[in-house]
Amino acid sequence: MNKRVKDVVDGIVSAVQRVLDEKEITESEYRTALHYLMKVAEQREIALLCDVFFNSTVVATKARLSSGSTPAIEGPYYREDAPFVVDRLKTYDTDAHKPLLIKGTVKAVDGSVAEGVTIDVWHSTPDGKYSGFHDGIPTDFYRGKLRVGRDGQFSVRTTMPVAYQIPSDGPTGALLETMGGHSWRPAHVHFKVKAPGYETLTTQYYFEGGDWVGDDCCNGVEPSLISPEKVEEGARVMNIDFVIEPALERSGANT
Ligand code: MBD
Ligand code: FE
Repeated sequence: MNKRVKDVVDGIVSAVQRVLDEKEITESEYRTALHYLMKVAEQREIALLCDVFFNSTVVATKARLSSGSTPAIEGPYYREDAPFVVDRLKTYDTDAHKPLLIKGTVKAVDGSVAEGVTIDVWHSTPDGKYSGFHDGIPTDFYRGKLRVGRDGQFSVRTTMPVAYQIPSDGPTGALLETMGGHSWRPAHVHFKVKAPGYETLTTQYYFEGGDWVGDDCCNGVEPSLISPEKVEEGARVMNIDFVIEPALERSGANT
């Protein structure tokens, strides 16, 4: 018997039961929903569907409890096995791809520099795909792990991602469209900042002036995550000062 599981599942079940009752859901609507969910599973979109609707809520809870940088949704395209990189992510070398320089610092909330900090960086190709998930892109492209120096600084070059349309031909995109919405996310770069003894910071940053920054289908944009428009030597610059907090004491929540 796991009390946490019982508590959470009881809560989900009664929330769903309340909606079924309030909306007077018919048996045929119920069957339609089941068929839909089976399609979501068959097309491997369970994580995508849940991220679209629920990840931002979990992140908001985390933000409320955190004293570090603003967290953001992880999304479905993180890969633990990304390679360490020194100063550049592997990308396709095409002139049409605009250069991006990401640099900044990582500090602890007390202003000190943590030891052993790594930053996972990942973003889409210039045509809106993620390596390791979409076909045809080597898995070590457009993603990598950075080691942060003893001075707390980091910097990495890559290319600009573009506004990203979550797969619109699958069941998740179809549902968003049926609801009169859209399936676009603003161009973004994902980060996961890790250090021994600190809470892992998962976040993403957006570009000031970019399409969909004000209307993200995943509801993942916070004002503090929008990187101001800035260009240095022909490259768009994303300047970020991450703040990480010491590992939180856990209640029994994870047992
Ligand atoms: C993404 O690239 C993403 O970051 C999220 C949160 C959801 C779908 C696709
Ligand atoms: Fe993403």
